[in-house]
Amino acid sequence: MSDNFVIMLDANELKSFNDEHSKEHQRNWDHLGERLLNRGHDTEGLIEQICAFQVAIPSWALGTGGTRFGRFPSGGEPSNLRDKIKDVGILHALNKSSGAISLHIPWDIPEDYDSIRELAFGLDIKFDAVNSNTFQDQPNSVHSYKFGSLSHVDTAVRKEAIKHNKEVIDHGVQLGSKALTVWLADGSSFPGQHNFRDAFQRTLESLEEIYDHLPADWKLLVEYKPYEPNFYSMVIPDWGTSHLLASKLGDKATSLVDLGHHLPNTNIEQIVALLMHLNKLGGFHFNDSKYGDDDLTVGSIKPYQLFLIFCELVQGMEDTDNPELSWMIDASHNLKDPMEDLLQSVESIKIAYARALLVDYDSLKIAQASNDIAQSQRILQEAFRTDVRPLVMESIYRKGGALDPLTAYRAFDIRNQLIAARGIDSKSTGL
Ligand code: RM4
Ligand code: MN
Ligand code: MN
Repeated sequence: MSDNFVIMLDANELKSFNDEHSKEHQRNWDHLGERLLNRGHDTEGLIEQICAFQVAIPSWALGTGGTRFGRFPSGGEPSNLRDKIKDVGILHALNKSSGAISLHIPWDIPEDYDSIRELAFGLDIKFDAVNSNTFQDQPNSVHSYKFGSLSHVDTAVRKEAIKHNKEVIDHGVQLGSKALTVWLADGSSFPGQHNFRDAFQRTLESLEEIYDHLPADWKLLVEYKPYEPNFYSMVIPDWGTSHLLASKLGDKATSLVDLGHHLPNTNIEQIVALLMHLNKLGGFHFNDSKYGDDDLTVGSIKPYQLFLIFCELVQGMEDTDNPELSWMIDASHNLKDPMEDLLQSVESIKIAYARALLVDYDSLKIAQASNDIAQSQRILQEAFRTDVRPLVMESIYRKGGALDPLTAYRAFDIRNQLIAARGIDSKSTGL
């Protein structure tokens, strides 16, 4: 596939596509813009904030995912890191909000740092958190992670897992990444299999070694998950355990919230609020779910919850000293074209963010102070029920993206171009 592909998309096709759609957009934006101004909003300020918002695309989500029952690839998948970066380049050219990629190692080992960096930076793409993988055995590995990694009873296995995490940091340093995300599959599937206290202690000590390897300006993001692949206990099952580890490790360690890593009906927005209050929220994995870690398109199942989470994020960013967050998608696309799915996810995230920016938090505080529940609800829902799509679209347009990225993706027939360039059987590395 030629490197010109993205440039072609940028210059000519995009302009004529936008010309075709600009009249209708202008009408919608005029209408909403006026409403927002009448309600006292600084529309230019809102556009600026939305324009600045970037969500990292996970390198493992550009191919078709699957379940243990099957996988149905859509063709033209990026089979190496360069092609994955080019795919993110296409997304970013369309929506102007996907200017970062999060690598999973060893699924994506950067072999030639200079040329990888050059390709990414040329497409305006940065490297967000790098992810280690100690949940799968690699072809040449001497030790097995079958019974755990950082918590393993055998020192040699733990050493191997620690070494891997340090190597991931080293790769990230070469690319300009500033964070390591650790997600552990460690746990037990049967009562009695684990000594909980010992497993926790071993995990903490392993993480301490990894933490010591972090450069001064790096973060360690500790991700939690209640179950899967282990079904009786996970070594880091919840935000409390993640926070405990992060607190013991030190300032550079924070918690990472993956939306799908909660038991049904957990109040995630409250977790977000408290972690930010403690200045210990480091990153986010966006996805949506009905029952478990379903990894579905962001905003496809529970858009109100997503909005409420963003309300806490917006307030937290304003009122606390919480460090800058790493925003990442972590989804698996089993049925849809992965690129379309990612465009929809990023759009949902921006819609939730834009709505959260519209909330009148001062009035909300007043209503809360007088226990005016009905008014509190009305304030939140006033923002949630505003159709902010023209605002999001205007921010994309101003940055030179497409007026409706998904429609543009289809109009340019990108999937078929990718299939023509890479072949129908081209497979992506990942799960
Ligand atoms: C896990 C978790 C991690 C992701 C792996 C592939 O469930 O969400 O963040 O790296 O899946
Ligand atoms: Mn995750
Ligand atoms: Mn997950």
